[in-house]
Amino acid sequence: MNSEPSIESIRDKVFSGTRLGREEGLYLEKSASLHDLGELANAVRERKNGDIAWYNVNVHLNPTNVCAYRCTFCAFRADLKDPRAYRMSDDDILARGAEARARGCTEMHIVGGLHNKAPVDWYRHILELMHSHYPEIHLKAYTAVEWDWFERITNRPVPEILAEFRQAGLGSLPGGGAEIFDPVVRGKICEHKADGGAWLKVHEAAHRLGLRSNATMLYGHHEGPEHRIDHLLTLRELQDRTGGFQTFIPLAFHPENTRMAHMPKPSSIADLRTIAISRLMLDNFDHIKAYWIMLGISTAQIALSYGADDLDGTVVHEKIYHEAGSTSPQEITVNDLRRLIVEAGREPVERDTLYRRVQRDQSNPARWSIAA
Ligand code: V47
Ligand code: SF4
Repeated sequence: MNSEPSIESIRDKVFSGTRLGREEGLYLEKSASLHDLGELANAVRERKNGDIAWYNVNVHLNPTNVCAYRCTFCAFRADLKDPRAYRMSDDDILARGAEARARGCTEMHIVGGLHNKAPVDWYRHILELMHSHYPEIHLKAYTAVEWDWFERITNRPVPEILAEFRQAGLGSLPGGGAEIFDPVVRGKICEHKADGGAWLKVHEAAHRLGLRSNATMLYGHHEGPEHRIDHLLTLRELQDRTGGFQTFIPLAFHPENTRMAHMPKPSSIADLRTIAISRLMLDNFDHIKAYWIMLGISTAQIALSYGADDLDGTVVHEKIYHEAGSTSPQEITVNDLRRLIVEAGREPVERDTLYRRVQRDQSNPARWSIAA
């Protein structure tokens, strides 16, 4: 007999490792206390990752802010003739690579706008340039929205473009652009870009080619509990089929300088609830990331006890959140990251993009290798 979910029935399921369903997800959203969410999510987090809190040493590259789309939540984009518009030159891009190497970065996170005048070859060229000069740096590049754009402007299928870019140095895909899959909500915030089906199609194609990827969810705007739970269940279903997702990153909407600037930013309570519910619903994801740039350092630290096991990295040169009012610092040192993690009662472990442990040369920390 099917009975209404309760926190006791959900607790029994979580502790016996039984998957939660949609009704249980909705119960967690609408009726569970923050305390109960934290207790349950922390149990899952410790089952999967023990006391480890992962971080990486990375740098961001946003090659252009010119974008053909006009997502209402975006403070980063610019029109072609906007005085803020930029498109990085090869020299600018190589300088970012040199900086990344000098800092001992293992990863470069590359995402940007869909430039109305730039051919797909330019996006591939960026990878070629970086990979040929700095082959040790993993290139986590282009959101599904960008891959879908490449398909639209070339009329070539995404799998073919992905395979070609992999030859050029592509290492994996970031999780951006997922926003909320529900078509009505999506229509209000990003009407014209890749819809939920197209986003999922790109990630499935990447996984089938052996490329790993991440997934995100943008919350705190027009969506409600049903939309968030359905978004998580859709990701869980794809992960059941491919196993290609590495980490899930809930992204809190930052309203400043956007066309939705009248809306409030989600509270820390909403952030922690979303992280915990994500951890509980996504039983087939190994990692949940508390992206400190988006959450702020204090909430990210607390999130390590609410289901999150990863803080992302040193970051450097982040633009998307800083344009939208993030007051987090532009970068954080490795020592500070490690100190924050230890203070939160966790064990800091440096990873590369694929969650392999990284070993640093004690006499020269910019030199690194993958631990055996
Ligand atoms: O796709 C844009 C979001 C994403 C705003 O894969 C905004 O490891 C809130 O996906 N307020 C890009 N969110 C960032 C992203 C990401 C970040 C860190 C790690 C990884 C990863 C991926 O940021 C966009 C969009 O969903 N976004 N503007 C804003 N005003
Ligand atoms: Fe363009 Fe991405 Fe901003 Fe949307 S979120 S306007 S696709 S840069």
